[in-house]
Amino acid sequence: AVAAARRRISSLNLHLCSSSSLSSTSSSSLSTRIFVSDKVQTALKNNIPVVALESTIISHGMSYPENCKCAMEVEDIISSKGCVPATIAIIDGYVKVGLTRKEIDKLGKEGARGDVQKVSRRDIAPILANASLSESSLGRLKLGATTVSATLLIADMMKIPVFVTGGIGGVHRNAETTFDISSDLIELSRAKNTVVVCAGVKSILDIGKTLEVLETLGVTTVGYKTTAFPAFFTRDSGFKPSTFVNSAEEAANLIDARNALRLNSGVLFAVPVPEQYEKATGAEIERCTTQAIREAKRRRISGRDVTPFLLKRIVELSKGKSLSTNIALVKNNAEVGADIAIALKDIRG
Ligand code: PSU
Ligand code: MN
Repeated sequence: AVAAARRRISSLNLHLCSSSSLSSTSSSSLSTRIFVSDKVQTALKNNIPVVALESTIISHGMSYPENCKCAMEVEDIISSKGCVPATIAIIDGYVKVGLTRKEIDKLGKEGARGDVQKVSRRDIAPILANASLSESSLGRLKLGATTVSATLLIADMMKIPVFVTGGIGGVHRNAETTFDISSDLIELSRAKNTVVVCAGVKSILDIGKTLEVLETLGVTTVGYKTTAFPAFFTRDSGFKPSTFVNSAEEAANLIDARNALRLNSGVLFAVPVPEQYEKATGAEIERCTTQAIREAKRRRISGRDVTPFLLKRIVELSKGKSLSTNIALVKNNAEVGADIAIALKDIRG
């Protein structure tokens, strides 16, 4: 399997290093649809730890210009630890692994204007196909930001060991009537090469139900230096992860055991927001959350629009109070993710 992966990556090298292959859309091979930046390719080849990052958090999760500033600072944190960041998105008919600063800026700017498509697993093939359409063809977008589910499946394909984000999607409140359960959860159950680092799940979701579904799917939920499952803005949701670790080395050991048994199932590390950023305004955020959910229902918002609507409304209703905490916890997760990637490399040698 390792040899096959090496061959695949070297075939990617062959195709992707030459920009002349960029206009080819007729072949159905992987390398004509995925573009890996030189930096990321070199790191993968030379066993330098790579850390994947999602892009929906940029286009749909925060406002401009904070979204771009945060994305770039997160990349800098990962680089300063000696790892290589790989932000993933869909641009010009390619799944791009490792964005340029210009591309991050474009996603942030156009995302704020509503011109970026939120892409989960089911949306990847259609948006790649859109690249060959003429402009404004029935309003189908060509620029795509990958959610946790889409980013995770690409990272797993590329064998990137660690993927860092803020919060994952999950089971929505009232899912018993709406059936709204994020595809992030099922993707987590499939990820055999990549682990996810997050700050738990936001209370726009039903955290208890989310953990039940993760348990059903066989996903290991790991408290990072905590025995409590965090709730994004707060350090303790009142629920428990399935296990916990006290260091990056312990995290790497757990991943190594999973790999040795070829369990082919995902691991979710949940890192609590640093104490100094934990919002004392929990009750206020809860009030904004219930109001946003009520509005979404009244406006009949459904499908992939639900989460972006709720995230945006809560920022508006809380007058931006939640944004600084959001940025702080993503940066903290980047440090933890890089530490885990390095510890994993040390074990593997
Ligand atoms: N939760 C957050 N911030 C986010 C998201 C979720 O606190 O930016 C984004 C992530 O990209 C996640 C996606 O994968 O929303 C989940 O969307 P849905 O609920 O439609 O699956
Ligand atoms: Mn949904």
